[in-house]
Amino acid sequence: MATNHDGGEAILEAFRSLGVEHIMSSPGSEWSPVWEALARQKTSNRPGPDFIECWHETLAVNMAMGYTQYSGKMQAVLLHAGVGLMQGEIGIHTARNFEVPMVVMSGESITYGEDPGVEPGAQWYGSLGIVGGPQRIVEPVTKWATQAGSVHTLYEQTVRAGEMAQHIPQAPTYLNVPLEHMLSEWTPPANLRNVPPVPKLQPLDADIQAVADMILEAKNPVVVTDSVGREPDAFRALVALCDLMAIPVGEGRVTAYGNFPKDHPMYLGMQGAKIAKESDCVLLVKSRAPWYPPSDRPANATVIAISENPLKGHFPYQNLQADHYLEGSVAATLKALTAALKAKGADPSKYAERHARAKSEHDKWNARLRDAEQKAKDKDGAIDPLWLVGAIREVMPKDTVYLEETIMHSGILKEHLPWNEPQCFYTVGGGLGQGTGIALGVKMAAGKRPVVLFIGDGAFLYNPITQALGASRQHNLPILIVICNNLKYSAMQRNHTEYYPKGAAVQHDVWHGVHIDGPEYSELGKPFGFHGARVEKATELVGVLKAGLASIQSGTTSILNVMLSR
Ligand SMILES: Cc1ncc(C[n+]2csc(CCOP(=O)(O)OP(=O)(O)O)c2C)c(N)n1
Ligand SMILES: [Mg+2]
Repeated sequence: MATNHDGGEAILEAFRSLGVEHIMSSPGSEWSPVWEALARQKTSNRPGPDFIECWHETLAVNMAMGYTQYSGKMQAVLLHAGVGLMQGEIGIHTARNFEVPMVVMSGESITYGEDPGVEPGAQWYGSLGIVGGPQRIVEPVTKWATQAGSVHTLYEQTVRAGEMAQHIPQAPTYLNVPLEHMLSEWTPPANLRNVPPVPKLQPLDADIQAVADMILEAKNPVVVTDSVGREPDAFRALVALCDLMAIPVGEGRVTAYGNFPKDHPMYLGMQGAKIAKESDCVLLVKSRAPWYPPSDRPANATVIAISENPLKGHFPYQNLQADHYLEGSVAATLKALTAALKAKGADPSKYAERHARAKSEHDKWNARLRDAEQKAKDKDGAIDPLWLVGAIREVMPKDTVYLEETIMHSGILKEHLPWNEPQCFYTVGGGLGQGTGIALGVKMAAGKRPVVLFIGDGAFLYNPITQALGASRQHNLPILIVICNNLKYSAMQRNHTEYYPKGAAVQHDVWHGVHIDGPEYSELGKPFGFHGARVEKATELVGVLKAGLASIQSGTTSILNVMLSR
């Protein structure tokens, strides 16, 4: 099947084979061949990915990440040369930390105008080249990074990059595509294939049986998790296991997703490390850093790590102190454990006492939360963050998706925000400046569901705001941005105080790297026609949140500048 198509078509064909829905991109001169292929795709009415234009590379990577975190479906990211790649790198690093697959590409020239048959553009010779190729820049934060060998390998190398990104451990992969390859004629292979889904692997039955016995023998088994909720199937499988055996669930400071129904009697909030200390059998279900300091393991417990990828090679240090591993699909493992336990005679009626104990803890936890929110409501002066979550509880619909890029408020948000289903909560981490993009990517995948991003005033200023608001408008992605404004980088002040409790800064109230003299954030959406409001009084908060909700429900992003007391 000879055609006149070139390497640009090879890349687009590979994306079609991979089932990529969106190409998230910030433009660069190397991408004309792909744009040509996209134009042909459109004019010939062929199905295939669309092109999501972003005004900033961090945003493009972040949107791909958010979309994949919500939907589970990998996307592609096209950046420019080494320079665009460097701007996108913080997002790639974050995707690596969160084990989110994506295929990232950028280009270079390998002939620099010396080949009389190719005119790549003088910029490649003049300023864009990177010694050793742009892949060197992202090697430490990707699973695999290389240069495409030729136009003849380009289709398969793109497919392979996409497959590798999705197989365990999931991570971004990177392909440097020389412009010369993309401009060369490409003959598609005879057998274009649809890439098969990643097969789910699961532990051997003997290992499942052994762990089931340990759980049966334990007096006080507990679950500690931070990421099981990434997969709705695993979320529900964990609920089924905990229902069967009356196993309480706690989370910790690195909680990345909504992992368990907050209204479930076995849910004990952010008390993962605490309940582990009192347990004789700890199931670490997708838990990458359950206790701190890392060696501070529960003294009397058997520790069982359940994960697709328990030993996270992308972290320089980790110390799970696991006594046993169940490695493979977490949803499949949890279902297999539940089935094995049932077969061994487990029945909720046998654990009624344990259930009652955990339920009583859960009720106390829940009452504590509500009580704190209501007390905060009545405080005079600026708004207490506890009342912010109380008001959110009153206003936001049940299907709201929450994200947070905050520091000092992160614990309160994770503990208090209401959700009972999977795909309701996402933490942004790995370096400030990515919350808006990830929220837009989540919104793109979540359809009509309201999406709310809580973001610190400091964190907000690290984001490409103009670009994110532009993407929100251009791609019709209304989100509610709630700025948790304490007028400072409060975390910096806390750290400084911990390092120098009696230092000059504390004694004389002289701070560096703390105060933020920011603009009126609620007005930043004006050029885009967006809604905005500043709120200072607790009594006005509910009304302002309702206005923000009405705005996103009518299709317009809203920025609420919430002045907090701390
Ligand atoms: C890219 C990046 N630069 C700098 C930091 C260091 N940093 C961590 S927390 C923080 C303060 C964030 O301020 P804000 O969002 O207002 O949260 P607050 O500390 O007030 O809770 C800073 C600057 C970082 N994490 N990432
Ligand atoms: Mg702040």
